[in-house]
Amino acid sequence: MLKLDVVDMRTRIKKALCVLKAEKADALLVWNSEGSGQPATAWLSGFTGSWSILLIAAKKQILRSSTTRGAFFVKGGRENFLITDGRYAEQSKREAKEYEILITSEAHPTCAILRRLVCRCKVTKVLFDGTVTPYSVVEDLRRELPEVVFSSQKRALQELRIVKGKEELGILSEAAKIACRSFKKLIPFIQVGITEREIARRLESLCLLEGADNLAFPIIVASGKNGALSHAKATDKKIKRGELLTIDFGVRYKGYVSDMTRTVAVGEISPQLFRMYEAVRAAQERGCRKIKAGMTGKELDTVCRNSLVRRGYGKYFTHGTGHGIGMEVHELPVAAPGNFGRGVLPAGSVITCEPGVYIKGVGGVRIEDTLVLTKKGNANLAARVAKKLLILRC
Ligand SMILES: [Mn+2]
Repeated sequence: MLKLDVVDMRTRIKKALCVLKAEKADALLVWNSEGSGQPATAWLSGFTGSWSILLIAAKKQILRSSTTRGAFFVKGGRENFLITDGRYAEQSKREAKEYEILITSEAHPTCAILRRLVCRCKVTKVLFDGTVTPYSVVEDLRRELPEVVFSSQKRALQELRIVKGKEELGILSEAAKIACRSFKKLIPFIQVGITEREIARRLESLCLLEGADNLAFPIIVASGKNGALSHAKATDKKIKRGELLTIDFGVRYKGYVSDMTRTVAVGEISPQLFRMYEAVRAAQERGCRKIKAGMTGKELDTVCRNSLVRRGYGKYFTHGTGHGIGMEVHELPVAAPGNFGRGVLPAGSVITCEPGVYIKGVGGVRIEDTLVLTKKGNANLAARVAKKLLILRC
């Protein structure tokens, strides 16, 4: 996780406070259940431990004298609180500089701490993200704090992260570079007779050697007919001459991820497969040329979808064109048909462009780049790996 300076962290907290204002709430609750891996806590505080609760309160006037009797209150009048347990007493202090740290113990259980904070900051309405907060937690809180209204906003925490800051774009670009280098080094390794799983393993180790902290998700390697399954897992199937081979992978780097897909030909392929490939390439390249901030996710999807429809592959394009990406592989915004894609894509958002064609019994093609949207167009983070069909001589 990148060390942000205090100004950047305050900007993020301010964004959260704007959401509170819009929802007429007093405080934002970010519940990071043990092992949930939700990234909002790290994004809003810098804290990377496995269990914590953030409470960001909007009210400025904090009663310091009468409500600081508890041993766990540090004086200072902060409005940002981080509750965690003894394991993280040191780490939380080091990482979450903008927060007052409160450590749970037998004498100071979570609910008692929350009650004191709510009281101290005069909180009457708490906003939480219904998509990442466990139902049982909300039930408990409503029972323990009956005087407080708990209000859910779906994906509120993801919405905060749609527009990326400069430092985030720098890491995303670095992650994409690691992926591009790894993919290029993988190419000479691919040959007839090796298995999909062997290719996935080699690519994984190349990613780590090139500087990735980890993979972002299990690598998809789909050859021949397996390519018709858009999210196939790498199997023990051997690569054969004349097949298309789709590789979809991403790296994790400093808390952020990359995502790219390329389809290559293993030796000469049939005219039918080549037509399929060229149709997807045309659609994907059209997307990359046309996509810019200000479009809706649906409009973005239509750019690629219409191109495939015109070539007769419309019914074989069975998923949305793209998804936002950042600390998670699938974030907002969404580029898809229908209601999912109704949101306008802002400048500074990062989204994949990944049309595909999947034909049962024949095979599949997908090409995916990650694009940073600007008012005039976009910057392609995966531009280092070409999209003209690569025919492996093996
Ligand atoms: Mn993707």
